[in-house]
Amino acid sequence: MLDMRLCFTATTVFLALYSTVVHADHPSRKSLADKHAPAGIMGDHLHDKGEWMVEYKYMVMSMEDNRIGETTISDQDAIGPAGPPGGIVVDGIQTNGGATPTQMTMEMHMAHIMYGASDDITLYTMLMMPALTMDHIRGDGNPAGRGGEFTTHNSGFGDTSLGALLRLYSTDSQDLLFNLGCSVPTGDIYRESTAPTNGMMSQPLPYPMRLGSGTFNARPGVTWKYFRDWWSGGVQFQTDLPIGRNYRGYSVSDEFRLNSWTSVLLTDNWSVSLRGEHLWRTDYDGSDPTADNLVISTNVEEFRGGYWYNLGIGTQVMARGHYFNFEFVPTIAQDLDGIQLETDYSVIASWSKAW
Ligand SMILES: [Cu+2]
Repeated sequence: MLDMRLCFTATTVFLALYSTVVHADHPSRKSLADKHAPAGIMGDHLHDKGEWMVEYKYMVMSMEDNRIGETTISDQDAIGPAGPPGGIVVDGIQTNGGATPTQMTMEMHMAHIMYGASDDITLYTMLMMPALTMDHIRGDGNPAGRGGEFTTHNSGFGDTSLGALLRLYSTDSQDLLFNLGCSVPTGDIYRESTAPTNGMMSQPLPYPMRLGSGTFNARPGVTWKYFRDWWSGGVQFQTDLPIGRNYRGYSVSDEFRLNSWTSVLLTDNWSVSLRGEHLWRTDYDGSDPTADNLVISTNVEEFRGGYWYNLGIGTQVMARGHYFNFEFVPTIAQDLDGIQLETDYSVIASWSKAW
């Protein structure tokens, strides 16, 4: 499995190198259906001076079942055997005494605006509206008793990303861009819920149910795209790096994404794409003093990191100036720190228009 992933990345990087040697110059080649990268990629293209683009993008990620490292475990194993103190010990940390998560749906509505400040610099901003839903089963340490199910929900504004895409190098058939990006902590990171204890007490929502990071994040990235007669491809390295700690005393994961993709034109206005994504996240730094490890695994800073490999199967359609981008993204490998919910798949769809 690892060999297959490395092979896919190596192949797409090789195609990129090859295309720089034998490239087909075609003046309008960058304006066909594969002009944007697959839907899961951002910051991959520039706009001409004075050109605007608006985009609405929707993403839904489905997570079900707990996993320790690379091994899926049952919900009953995740809340541990009956009797005090409740919960299980993972990596030396006692957790899930109050409840275990069993599944999560993460939806994200995104409003994206791009503007060509010059032919070499495109400015952008993106407003995020997450909607998070997590299902649980109560554990032995819960005052409401073992075994009951409950759901928590949170939605609102997330963090806002903004930045500039800078052209480092271009020919008629390729672009090398630097993303000078950041995010601003507009998303709420502290809300409480009485659902876990069936109304007996109010507790803060754990880390993955919070809307923002609470920190300013640096988000530098580099993208290289290349175009051939009937296909194109790209490689992108994109980061998300929290700066310092937020007012609750912690910082979210450093995130690193290495993507490579190939798009094939079926017609000038319709393309299909295949993308491979390596995603690494570190554990959280610091600690929110109200995030009690014993209560639930989603409170544990050491249980936030890991490695994921996602495959993106997509299509892009241009029709009368409207651009539609769709991707189905199954997670085909993951190695999680501690115990966490495993990711099954994401679906990403967007509409955009430039003028
Ligand atoms: Cu754009």
